[in-house]
Amino acid sequence: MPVPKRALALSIPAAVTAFVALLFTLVSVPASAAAALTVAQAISSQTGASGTVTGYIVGEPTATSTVRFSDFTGDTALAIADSKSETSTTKMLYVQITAAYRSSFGLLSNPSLVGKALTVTGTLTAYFSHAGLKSPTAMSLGTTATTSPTTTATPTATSSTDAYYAAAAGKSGASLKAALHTIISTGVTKLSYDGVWNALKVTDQDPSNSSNVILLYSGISRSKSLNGGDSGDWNREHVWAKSHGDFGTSAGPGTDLHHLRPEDVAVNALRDNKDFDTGGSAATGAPGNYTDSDSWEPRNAVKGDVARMIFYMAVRYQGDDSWPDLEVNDSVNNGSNPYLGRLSVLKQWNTQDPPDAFEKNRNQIIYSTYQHNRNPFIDHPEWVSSIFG
Ligand SMILES: [Ca+2]
Ligand SMILES: [Ca+2]
Repeated sequence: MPVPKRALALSIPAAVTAFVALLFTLVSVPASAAAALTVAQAISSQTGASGTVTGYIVGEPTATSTVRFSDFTGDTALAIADSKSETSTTKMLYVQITAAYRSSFGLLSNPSLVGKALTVTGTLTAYFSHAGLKSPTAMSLGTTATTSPTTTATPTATSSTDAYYAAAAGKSGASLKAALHTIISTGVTKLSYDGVWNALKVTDQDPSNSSNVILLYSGISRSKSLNGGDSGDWNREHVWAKSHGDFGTSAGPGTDLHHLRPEDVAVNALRDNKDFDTGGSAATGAPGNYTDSDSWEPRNAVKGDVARMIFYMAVRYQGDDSWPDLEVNDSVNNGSNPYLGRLSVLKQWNTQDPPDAFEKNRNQIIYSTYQHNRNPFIDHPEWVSSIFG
């Protein structure tokens, strides 16, 4: 049946609308429902973050560039690829099989698994000095994970965050700030103040000791179990001091993991609600930190981290919800006003201490596991000067 011209003309915008809606859906899907990574994506996302990958089992890696395709020798490692017939080890991901999974997934015990699809969740990091996935927390045959332990890791810290920031593309200044505000305020899960304890034990875990967290200012590695309010404990430091805007600890800015960090109880009290600036005398209990009556200077290794946390808060909280509009200014002695300084110093710290692996990893964990939003200034530190001059 011929389609009247007018009807055809109308159907095109409808198709475009549907396509845009589909794109929006793809971009805004929460991490918990994100699709698994391909092997190629996993190879280019060796960030140390957790991720879920689907690929075909092709063999057993025994060295950096050696994979056995038959006559398997053990149950401790798998090579997976996007193609069942892949023979190039550069296109494979090496998957560690820890004890719990060996009887089900090891190729010595299960040689017939070759060619089957595997979905695995674990840490995207080198194995056999080769692109890998270690410490699996879920493994299943097929293309869908049967368990979803804590997270899937899409997007990761580099190119795949482009989709997350798509609505900010090409923008600068106030329009960039507005676009980022919408992006990082959409689909957010808010934690309870009590929930922050356990989250910090994950986001701030010592990379060298999984029983400990790293304390922000002091840099000390301390047992996760010493969370509390006594001398020698660590507690929840609000890097944007909660009295600046007086937002308290109900679910909102007072529980936002992007600026909450473990710190020694006494050091936290010493920082108090001071603004950030250089100078003062050495801070007791926190080597490399300085303080005077109205300001705090963190150690060099976290100066940029502190700055990017403050810039995040200024963009995340714009007064369009039940919370104050937090802003950065160039003052100290801001008291209970919803301001935090000093802007000129924080901008300098952002430049001199660029994002490191620890900071990027916690941003990813907060995104994938807890709040489902990101700190844009960790992904794009150059946006600080675009927005804050
Ligand atoms: Ca740093
Ligand atoms: Ca603001």
